[in-house]
Amino acid sequence: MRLEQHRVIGFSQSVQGQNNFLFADDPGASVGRAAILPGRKPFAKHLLEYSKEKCSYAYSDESPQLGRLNRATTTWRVPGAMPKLLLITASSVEIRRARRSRFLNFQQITMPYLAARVPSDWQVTHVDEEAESINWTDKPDLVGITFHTPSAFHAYSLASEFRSRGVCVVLGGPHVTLLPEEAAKHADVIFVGEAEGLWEEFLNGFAAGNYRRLYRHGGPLLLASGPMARKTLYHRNDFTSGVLFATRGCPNQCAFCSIPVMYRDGLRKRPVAEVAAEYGSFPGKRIIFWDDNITADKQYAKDLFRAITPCRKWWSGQATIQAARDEELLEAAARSGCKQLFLGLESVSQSSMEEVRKRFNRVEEYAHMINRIHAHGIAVQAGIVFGFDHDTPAIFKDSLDFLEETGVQNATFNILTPYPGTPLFQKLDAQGRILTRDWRKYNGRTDVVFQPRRMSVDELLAGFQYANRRFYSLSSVLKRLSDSPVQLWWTLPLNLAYVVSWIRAQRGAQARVATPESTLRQVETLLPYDVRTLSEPLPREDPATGHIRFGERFG
Ligand code: B12
Ligand code: SF4
Repeated sequence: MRLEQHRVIGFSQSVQGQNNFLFADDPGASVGRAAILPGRKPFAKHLLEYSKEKCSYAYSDESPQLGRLNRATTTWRVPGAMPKLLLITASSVEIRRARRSRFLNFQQITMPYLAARVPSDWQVTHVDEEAESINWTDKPDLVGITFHTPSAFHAYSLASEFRSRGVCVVLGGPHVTLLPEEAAKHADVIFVGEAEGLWEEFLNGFAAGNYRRLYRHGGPLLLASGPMARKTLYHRNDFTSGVLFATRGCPNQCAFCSIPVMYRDGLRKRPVAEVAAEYGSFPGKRIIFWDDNITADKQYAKDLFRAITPCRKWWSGQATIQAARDEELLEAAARSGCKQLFLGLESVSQSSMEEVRKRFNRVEEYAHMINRIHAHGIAVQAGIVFGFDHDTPAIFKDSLDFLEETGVQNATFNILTPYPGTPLFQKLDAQGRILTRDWRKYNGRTDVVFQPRRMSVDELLAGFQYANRRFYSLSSVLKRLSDSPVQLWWTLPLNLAYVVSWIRAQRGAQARVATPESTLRQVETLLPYDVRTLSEPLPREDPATGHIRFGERFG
């Protein structure tokens, strides 16, 4: 509480008939922190002295409503007023810059899903920073922020800005779960791991002025009977009709992956009927399953695919190559409308797969498995990672040759990134090979954050650029798609869109190198983080809308 901000907002009669003053940092708020000073003038020292006094009711000067003071925590609330909750899907300036150059920018479920669990007497808004900016003139009672590791510093600056305005901030999501001690320094409340049940408990507690600093589930969490995510809170235009998840977690333990560390209870499944009902509830045809491994339990996957078949929609999802070993599974997937599987192939080097505990990926089987998937009319998007300890500079050309020979329709290339909390991070840290803890660089696209074993940092970056450039060159697009003309009606336009995206990104990068702003950013990277954030753009008012934006320049 910043004492100088407090104002007298009302008074009440104590038992002895004496006036009691009520102080709050924002008289207009429906929920706020307040202090009582019985029958005295409002001096700061008294505020401290009497902050937990007896009075439980107060009349506000500015509102005729009766305010109720919770004695234990000095939180007050106007009965009947809806508390305002602002949910933010945080995305750093760097990530936004990278993603806005893309044609497709997929929705994230987290905040629309958490919103569905908010008690009905709350007013909820969602700002998805990849689609819109925060309106700093609004004053919520509570802010919840979700973020990935590369957006962590940005999320902390948002939190700090809200907290300096007296707003309570709660943080959750992958990075908070992986590094709770760090996140706790920037928040009033943190959620470690999954939030179902605890989130509702916290919100009710907050409204009553009684909540904890840390929420963490004690035992395994089941996913039955949950509400559907709130559709009106999706704000991105991504050409999809709906996103949902059927399962959570993964039974595998790949050393570079955050999932086994985030969701320690392994694989959990929603009841098939509930998933099918949500799938059918989307009005359009194109759906994405955001499961980490939708075919992890093959019998469950077959049941699910059969249940959604009558909806006659198209879907894509993430799976491992193991899915292709089961003909019946592929058959059920294709019948249900599966148009593309994102496969975590990761590498065409078997030694690399052994090294990161993904030995169920048998490189010698890849081509055959991809053919089987194609034979069912399903396109393949390959997830490829460069920079494993067994990777030499030859890996880039080998990978691209393979992808072109097998006619893979799409690919996502990533620079190996040791996310905190993973076994990979621990190994590289123990070997002294972590080059930076600037989380902004942990995005798998723009920076190498560790010392590779068999190539230099520059070789890894250059190889990553080469892979993107070659895969989305016109000659590669034509070769790949003519070798496997599966789903050509949409994979061809999409590939061409990526060709344009890549060219635009390159032009953008060149343009950035030439501007004073980009030069400043280059210089900034040499400074320690704390110094650097000081030179981040300050919140500024958008002349067009009057909104104050944080971390962006105008004009
Ligand atoms: C959809 C998705 C995307 C989408 C949208 C992401 C976005 N922010 O806009 C796309 C494809 C764009 C994407 C991109 C990236 N992603 Co992604 N993505 C996912 C995926 C598959 C699903 C997310 C989701 O909707 N989950 C469902 C919800 C319900 O689960 P949840 O978020 O865990 O939330 C639960 C709890 O964590 C908690 N919770 C979460 N947040 C909060 C906040 C509050 C206030 C509270 C109370 C609780 C709470 O409550 C929820 C219910 O229990 C996850 C994997 C996963 N399972 O989460 C990876 C994942 C989150 N992505 C990851 C990564 C690395 C990235 C990229 C960096 C990849 C890249 N190289 O470009 C980018 C970064 C983009 C960005 N904006 O920051 C990693 C994150 C690792 C990390 N340490 O941060 C994950 C975990 C995948 C992995 N295998 O490691 N991603
Ligand atoms: S990389 Fe894929 S298969 Fe491995 S643990 Fe992560 S989600 Fe599971």
